[in-house]
Amino acid sequence: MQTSDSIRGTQHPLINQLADRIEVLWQQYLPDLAPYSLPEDLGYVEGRLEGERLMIENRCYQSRAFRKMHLELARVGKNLDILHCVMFPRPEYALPMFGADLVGGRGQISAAIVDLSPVFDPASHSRALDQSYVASLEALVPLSFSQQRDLPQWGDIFSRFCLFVRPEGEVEEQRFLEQATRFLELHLQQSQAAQPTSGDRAAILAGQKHYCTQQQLNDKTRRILEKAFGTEWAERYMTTVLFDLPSE
Ligand code: BLA
Repeated sequence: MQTSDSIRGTQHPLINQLADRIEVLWQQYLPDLAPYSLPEDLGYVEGRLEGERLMIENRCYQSRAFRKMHLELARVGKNLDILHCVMFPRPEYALPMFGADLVGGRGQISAAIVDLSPVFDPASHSRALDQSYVASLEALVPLSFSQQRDLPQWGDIFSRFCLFVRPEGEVEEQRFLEQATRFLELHLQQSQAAQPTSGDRAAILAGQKHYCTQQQLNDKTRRILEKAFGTEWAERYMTTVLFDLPSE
């Protein structure tokens, strides 16, 4: 939902750049990109957090292989900027979850994370990345960051290729943008070649459900939403907008 109060382009430069990059790549690789409707009242939302205005702006699409491609931008007053992105494959496709989160305030990005997280691999019948993903990810030239960050306990859903850093300065910020772009391009190329499977739907859904359940344990996200909108609203938002599953 568009409003005159758009936060697009007003956030930390790395967030603006990654948001633009994601949408450009979606449009470039997915000729069948179509809108995806969120619950009506949740496209653009505003609340107050400790006297500051919290704004959340959602863009959502779908395509042949993706049930829901969600890009969310959020801003709390002038001090906290957030980008959140998750691509949910349709359960007929044995594809990993692309996820990215950027959290920053006062000129510094404190958390920058990107991953292609496994949900189900038909070849090994386990929560693993397909061999072609592993080969492509291993072929990427590693980029160095001065501050790696440790994943929280619920973060066992992420792959060994997950990048989680606190980028120092513009050089490392651009490195993160570069790596996130490579992950996304590789995923879009792989997913364009992917064919639907027939027998693995339940296992794929169970894998996606596990991913969502773990993400819902992120207290840092939940606390911000609870403080601004209340406990029930936060629960509804986390389970229907951020990390939902198809109804059956
Ligand atoms: C961390 N997420 C955070 C933090 C905040 C948010 C405030 C703490 C920043 C820090 O530790 O420096 C807040 N993130 C939000 C909010 C939204 C959001 C409010 O997306 C949305 C409204 N989170 C994701 C996705 C991933 C993710 C898709 O939404 C990964 C693919 C990861 N965020 C993630 C991780 C942390 C984090 C791993 C660190 C958590 C920790 O250290 O405990």
